[in-house]
Amino acid sequence: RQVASDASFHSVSFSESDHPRVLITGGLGQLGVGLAKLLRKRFGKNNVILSDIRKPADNVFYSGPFIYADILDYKNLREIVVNNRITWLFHYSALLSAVGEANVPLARAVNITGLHNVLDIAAEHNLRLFVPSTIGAFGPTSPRDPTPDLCIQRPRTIYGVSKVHAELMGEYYHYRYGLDFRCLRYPGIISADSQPGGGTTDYAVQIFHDAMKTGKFQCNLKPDTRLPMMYIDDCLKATLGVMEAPAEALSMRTYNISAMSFTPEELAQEVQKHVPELQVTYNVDEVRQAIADSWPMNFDDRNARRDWGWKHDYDLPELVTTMFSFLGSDSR
Ligand code: AKB
Repeated sequence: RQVASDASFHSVSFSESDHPRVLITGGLGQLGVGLAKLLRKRFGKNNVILSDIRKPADNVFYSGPFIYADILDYKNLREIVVNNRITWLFHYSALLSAVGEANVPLARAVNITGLHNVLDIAAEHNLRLFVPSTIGAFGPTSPRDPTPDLCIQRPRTIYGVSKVHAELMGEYYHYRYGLDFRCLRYPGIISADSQPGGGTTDYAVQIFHDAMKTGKFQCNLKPDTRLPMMYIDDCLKATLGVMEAPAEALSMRTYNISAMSFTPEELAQEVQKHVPELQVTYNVDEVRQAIADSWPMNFDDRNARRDWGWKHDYDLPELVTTMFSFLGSDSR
């Protein structure tokens, strides 16, 4: 196992006129399938390989290339990158905040050791590397309203610690070896056709499904817990945006991105405009509440807007209308 030397880094240059050859790790989570769809439209179906350690559903398997990739297996990952002439890597494998607290050793392995493998392979093969970070990379001593890009980051979850580590390691590899590392701090992401797994912001997805299915929703955060959130299409647009930005436009390598901020109470009121009979009760999960109370309430993303033209399309009313039109409530 080797890390690229300084010299080998600059010897192969990425040709912008060619379509990138893309690998997405952890591709069967909340974001990978949607990202693959967007990238395949842009770069061609066969230039985007989705990967995971789980078996994909038939529709995912037949919609474009899918491959088994275990980010903890360095040789397996390197073989995939070499054999498929990968030039861009989106590294989505990670355990989220709540599930990470329930299994710290696994979170440490996947989120930290896995990242080390990805960084070394990306450096060695001159890849452009995207790693998502999160509002969870901040903690109780960070300014919370709003939270700027550069401030104190002392998260109290293994998820947050691993994401600060990813930001710092990626930036270190960029300045030390020239790795083209790009990173966005995502808010809670809300999507209709994919589910998050084990996060603190998951309630904001679940409420739509429960409103449709049972008309009852039990929220695991307090009604006034304010967190930054974003519709999935905005998140994927930002991700492609920062990856396509010219390097000289990027004054930093890790950016906050923001669209809206709301509390469970405010979301429930907006959902009730579509499902008036929805009953919401609160049964607070102490682990999730403590995590949410240490996270940003509003995210300052002025640098992303200035440097590479980030702009969101969805505020709370559009988000809720779009979710219901996807989930089919308007045809009830
Ligand atoms: C989580 O809640 O853990 C994630 C996140 C905000 O990073 N959705």
